[in-house]
Amino acid sequence: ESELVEIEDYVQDHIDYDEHSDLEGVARGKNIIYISAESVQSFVLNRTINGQEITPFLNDLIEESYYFENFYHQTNLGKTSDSEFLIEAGLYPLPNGPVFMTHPHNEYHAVPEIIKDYGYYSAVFHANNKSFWNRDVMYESLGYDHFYSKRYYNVHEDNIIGWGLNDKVFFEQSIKYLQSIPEPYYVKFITLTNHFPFELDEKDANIDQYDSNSNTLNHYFPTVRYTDEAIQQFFELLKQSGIYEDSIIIIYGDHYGISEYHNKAMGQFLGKEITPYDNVQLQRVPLIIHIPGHEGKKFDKIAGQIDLKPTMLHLLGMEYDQDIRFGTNLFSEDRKPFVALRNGDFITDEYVFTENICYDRLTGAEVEMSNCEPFEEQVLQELQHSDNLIYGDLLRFYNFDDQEK
Ligand code: GP9
Ligand code: MN
Repeated sequence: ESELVEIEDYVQDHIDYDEHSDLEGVARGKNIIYISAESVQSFVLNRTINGQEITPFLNDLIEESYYFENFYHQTNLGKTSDSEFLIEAGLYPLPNGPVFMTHPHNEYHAVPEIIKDYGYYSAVFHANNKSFWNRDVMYESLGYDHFYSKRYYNVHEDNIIGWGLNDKVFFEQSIKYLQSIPEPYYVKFITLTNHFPFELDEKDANIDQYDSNSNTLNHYFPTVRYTDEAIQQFFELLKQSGIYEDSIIIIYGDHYGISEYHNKAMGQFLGKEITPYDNVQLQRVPLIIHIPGHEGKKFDKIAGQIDLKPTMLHLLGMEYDQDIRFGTNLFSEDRKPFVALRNGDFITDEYVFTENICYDRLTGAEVEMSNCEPFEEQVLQELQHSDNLIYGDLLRFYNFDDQEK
């Protein structure tokens, strides 16, 4: 418990900022719809292949949404499940294994649990076996009311692509469930078609493959496009069913799709040699917060998946004077000065640190290590605090009820 006190002090000194903004409470009473976009990285947005836009729908959507162009995934071995953990629990995934598998019975005080007290119903939609990543067990700990897993979907060989039910049919078949749950709700849709190794029949492909020495990268673009089209169709379904107007829709990339093994091909595609700096910058995934009726705004500030919990609670107007979490609300001016990746790499407003080299964030030029040094220790300390919280299941001892406004 003394360890918890130390962590509380750290959070108070370094994380808890005055988090007010014009958007505070804007989501209150509305439905929250998260879409986890499998393996979608930011570099595909507003880019073309043979003159064809890769993500035409998302490209249009970001013009009428809050779009964060420097948003990094912070996942590790737990892949999709790590991204879920970051977003719901506001803690870092573990260094050595998927926290969904290793610590599913901890106390987390995650978003679905918090918002239950405010009358929100929560559910996850994902057409995979419920035990994959131990989701069925972990979702209970996170406070989810229901998990619409594979057995809720009509899956047969004609509507499977790659790993399972294709994204278009997934959304189509989900609408009836969405219409049946009590409002307001907080739900998450986890897409699947754009999963490694990015298989897609020619009849389903609406843009060209790339041509390089990497089949993985070559196949990536048509499946990204497929997910883009599926999300577009989902928006249409939401509008047709009258859900759209009362909802806030948040789309985020869960983690990279193209690993650094494909850097030669990636370099060919991007027209530059991929340096360690570029490797970090390729960990950016889209974050699109779409609030119907709001004008679009592009943010270039640095952000990470860990910031989504406080951001969500801020939009819902459910902020805490105190909470144990390691992110800061993305709409506040006063924010933590770095984004930590799980391997200890980090990004600040001015610098990118990786492989013991400090780079200028905007130019990618190597700069003096002394520029990055002031952040190095705090990044490691923060990751360690998060790990210790999980290893010791320390949130058991934290009295959240006293903290709520
Ligand atoms: C599996 C889906 C994809 O259910 O979440 O898993 P991933 O390999 O990306 O973690
Ligand atoms: Mn994934």
